Amino acid sequence: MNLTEILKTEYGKSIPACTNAEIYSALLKTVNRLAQENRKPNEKKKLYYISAEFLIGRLLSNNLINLGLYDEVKRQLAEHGRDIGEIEECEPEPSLGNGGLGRLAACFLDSIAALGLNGDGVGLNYHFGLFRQVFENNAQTTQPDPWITEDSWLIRTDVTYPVKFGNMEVSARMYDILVTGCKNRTNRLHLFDIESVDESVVGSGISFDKSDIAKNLTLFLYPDDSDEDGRLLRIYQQYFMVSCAAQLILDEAVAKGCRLHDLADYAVVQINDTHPTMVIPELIRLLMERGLPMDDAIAAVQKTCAYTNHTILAEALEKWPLSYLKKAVPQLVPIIEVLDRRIRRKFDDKSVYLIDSDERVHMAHLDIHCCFSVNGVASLHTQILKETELRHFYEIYPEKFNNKTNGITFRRWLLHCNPALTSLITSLIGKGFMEDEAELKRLLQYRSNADVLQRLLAIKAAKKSDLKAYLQKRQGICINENSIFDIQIKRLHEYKRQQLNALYLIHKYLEIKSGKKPKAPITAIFGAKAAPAYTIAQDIIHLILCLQELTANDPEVSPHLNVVMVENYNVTWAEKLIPACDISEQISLASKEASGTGNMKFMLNGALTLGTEDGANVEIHELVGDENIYIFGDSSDAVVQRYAQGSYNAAEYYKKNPKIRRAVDFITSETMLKIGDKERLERLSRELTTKDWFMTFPDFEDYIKAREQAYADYENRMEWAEKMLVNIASAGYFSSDRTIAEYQRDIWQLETANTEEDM
Ligand code: 26V
Repeated sequence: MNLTEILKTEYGKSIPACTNAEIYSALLKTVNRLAQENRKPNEKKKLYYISAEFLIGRLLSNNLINLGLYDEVKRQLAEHGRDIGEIEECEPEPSLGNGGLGRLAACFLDSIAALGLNGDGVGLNYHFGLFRQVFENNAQTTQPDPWITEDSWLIRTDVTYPVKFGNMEVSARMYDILVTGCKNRTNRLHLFDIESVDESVVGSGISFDKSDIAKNLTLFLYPDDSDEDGRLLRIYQQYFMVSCAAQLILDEAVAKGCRLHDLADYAVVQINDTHPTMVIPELIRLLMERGLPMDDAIAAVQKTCAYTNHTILAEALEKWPLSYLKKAVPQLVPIIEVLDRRIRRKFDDKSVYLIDSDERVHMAHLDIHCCFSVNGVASLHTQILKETELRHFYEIYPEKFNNKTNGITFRRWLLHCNPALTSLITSLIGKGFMEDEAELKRLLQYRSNADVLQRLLAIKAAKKSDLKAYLQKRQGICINENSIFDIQIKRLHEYKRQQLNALYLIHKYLEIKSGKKPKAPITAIFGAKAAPAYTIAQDIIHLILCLQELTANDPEVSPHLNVVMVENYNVTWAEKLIPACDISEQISLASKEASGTGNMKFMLNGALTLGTEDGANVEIHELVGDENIYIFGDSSDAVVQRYAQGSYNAAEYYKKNPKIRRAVDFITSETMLKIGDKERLERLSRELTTKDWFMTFPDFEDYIKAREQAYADYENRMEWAEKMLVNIASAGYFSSDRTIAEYQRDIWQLETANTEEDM
């Protein structure tokens, strides 16, 4: 690719004469043109990965890497004194997801294309994404986060569908984002939009009239569902998404000669959590409309759909009131009722019915009965599904249940975000690990090689200093690059326990104030968005921002401890934070975090995990061994038991344990009330001392101990570097290429060049 030629044709200008935005725009067009050339003939069977979220991140560099053009473009730019990093900064990041679930979908699309599989994503074209987080007065405020500029990756298609709701009909249009597979085929992410969407209905912040569906349907992701209008809008969004998906699936199958009974030979649908569940009754409805008898339609759909469960948290499992469905999507209700009646006839167990005694439809139950596969996302999570949360379903359908431990694409989370580490690895073990990640294990032969360990430390130091510069530029915050970078970045939720981390920081602050200084200075970094209606989560953000102000302005403390919260944490931030991290905080209450995927990204970039035996931490622990991870806290069994017995009493811990009391009391101390908001701080303190539903107190002492141990070990730089190396070398298992190969083998069974050879 000759950038000079491209820019000359496009603008009649040389590289130095072009603005960053012009270069970005020309590269985007070129990438899309080249990617189109890698479109493959549509094989008979196709995967449709339906998801309400795709947290794709910026695409330019990733696409250049996948097309094998990145180094060349970087070199040509550098020859003319231009930095590819600055071109990247022109790209707005779409916030089309909340966190791990949406990012997983994006990693999966990358791996599906890289493995040459015929599979497209289907989702919604939210104009303003989730929201942009802005801090004001030590609190989160929310703004729309527009991303669809003239130079966006969206391609408008000619595909349109009508979608009928109870009281109206809208017209849908499909937009595509090309998904480049590394040295392989190009697939597509189909994002559906309504033609009548109206951005002008957004008022101040992210407020808008939630009832005007024809104008607002695709404005935001998961708008505030704390009221009835918000919940109804979510149903409208979900049905709109799956009705478009179902029409697309049937059209494409029929175009390839499918007889409707044989749908499963032409399509496999992966339902990403319960949000796309209505695709099941919608497909049944459309098949019946096209002439199949109901029994045949149900049988065809059952062979086509597979479901992934991403959480056991009761409040996150969707249950829609039948009355809402009657209003928004009355055409689905008779189908859901027939399915429910059949289940009641077959199984004498209320806990597996679709419709409960409060007339609510349990979406996960619909998935489990009507899909041929049900998978969890890490081995502990799948075990908990089988033994506890979905026990009754497992007894009925043991053959449906399977585990697919999550993964991450190394193209973005190593090659793109950490080129220096990538070159070190390549110089030691060659490029083979890029095709077969298990080869990373070969790094272990260097675990006592002082030169390699020094180089590893130097790469980490350089990334820490890059992060320092970025933070200075974005937020005007100056951090000490010679401190320990201790990072917790993830959606804000009580079960993830950012509050436990904050309590530790208070404990540390108080120790420093009493003269006990840590050996190495500590920078504790947070990044997290909180749902606007989630009050306690907002209070926790407030606490962290107050601690940031407190530590920054206390000359006795700031040389030893600083708390920093990055604003509007997103994929781009993660790409800067993860390579710079020393200690990765994965401190959810055991049993609650289905998997986690940030934990895998940190490990791959040489951070050590400080975590509970939860989600994929369990598998990380098994892979690296006790010496190379810091595990603390109650086991998932103990937690499950404590909940079952209802025996946890936070007030007792608070009363008995002076360390807990000191830290919690500080939240509402004079010092804090001078900085923060009384109502917020008091509410949070009360929540902890009276409820502490996610059991921070029982784990507090053990957490302090483990964290201190990690800080002590950090002092021995060579031993620490060896631990880093073991983590990197053991991360191969967490490649999403491995995860997708397992989905393909056990669930999707799409034709590939190899399967044809086998036949
Ligand atoms: C959603 C909600 C929504 C309403 C109130 C509270 C709440 C709590 C949790 C959730 C999570 C929904 C599903 C989800 O995002 N699961 C995440 O999926 C990731 C990919 O599999 C996995 O790594 C994370 O552990 C899991 O939390």
